Amino acid sequence: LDQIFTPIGDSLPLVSQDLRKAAIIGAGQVGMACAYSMLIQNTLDELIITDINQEKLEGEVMDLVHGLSFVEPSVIKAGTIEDYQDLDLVIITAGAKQHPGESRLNLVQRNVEIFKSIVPEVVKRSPNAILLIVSNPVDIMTYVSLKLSGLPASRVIGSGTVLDTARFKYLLGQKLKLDSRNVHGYILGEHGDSEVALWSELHIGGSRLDQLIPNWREPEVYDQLDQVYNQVKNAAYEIIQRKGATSYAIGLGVTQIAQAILRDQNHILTVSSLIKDFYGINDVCFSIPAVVNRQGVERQIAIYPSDEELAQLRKSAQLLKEITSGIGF
Ligand code: 6V0
Repeated sequence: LDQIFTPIGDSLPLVSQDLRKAAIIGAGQVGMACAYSMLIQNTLDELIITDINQEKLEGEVMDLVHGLSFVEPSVIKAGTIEDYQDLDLVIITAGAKQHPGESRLNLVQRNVEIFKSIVPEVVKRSPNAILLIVSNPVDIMTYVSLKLSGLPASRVIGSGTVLDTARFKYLLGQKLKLDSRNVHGYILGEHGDSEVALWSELHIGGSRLDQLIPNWREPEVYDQLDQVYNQVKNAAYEIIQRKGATSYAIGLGVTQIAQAILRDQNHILTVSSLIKDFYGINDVCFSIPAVVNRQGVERQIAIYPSDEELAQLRKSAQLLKEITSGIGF
């Protein structure tokens, strides 16, 4: 088919220094939802996707690239470990997922073994990349990746409670008949059963919950709020029970984190990162609001939990610490 072109001489180098190049490791439901969401939001210039299941990987990538003429141009490739060169961002979604009724924490041993085979290979080939961990239990896997990679803490990020925070905003928005973007609230701590709703810092529009509803701690109001928290906490169980996996919302959440990094947005997100001296909590990865930009997690923001919320956060940290030390990290 080359005869339809007329050569015009030596071509100029096409590679710009500013190419946004990323990899997704794990072409499962979550990995592909991330890829699709990033593709339609023009998040990347080049995306390498890898998986140990070569046939499935090829099928997924064929399906995705056939849509390239509908979106902004980018390069998407099915790759192997050898393609992990010059990456800005590596998103890890590989590994075991929850069966119906199974806790995220149950996945830990299987996924640690998988990460031992992935993380050192990535860092060897792309020492400047930021790692974005999505596989569960995400806080443990973030801590494990930090230790396996030897990277600075700012460059190892977990998707943490970004998804839970989005669920919280959506469900509260539904209850209050408001756009979820006008509900400013956070779910913090573990992405899992010990996560914490930060009611004392919830803002609707510009006002705090205790200004809008001074009696919110009284049982008849609090029970309604607690219902929302429980729906958030149990959302994955409910979805997995019905369709076997969660994927669309986490794909959108990962895209938001990727854009905060690659577009240097200084976006405050409830990502999971290494906690240092947060109300005496140290050396554990979980979510508190943090500024995400081209450096990774650059700063964590001061927050003012109530005594009860702080006790819950301490419990969440303790639980995660016990698991990480139990697996030798
Ligand atoms: P899935 O659809 O089973 O996909 C997992 C993929 O990983 C499969 O295609 C495997 O072949 C692949 N894989 C396994 N081992 C390797 C390896 N060594 N190298 C490369 N690929 C490998 O699972 P799904 O995509 O639904 O979930 C992936 C992970 O994301 C699970 O651990 C989930 O629990 C987790 N989630 C995390 C969320 C979050 O908010 N952080 C949300 C949803 C799911």
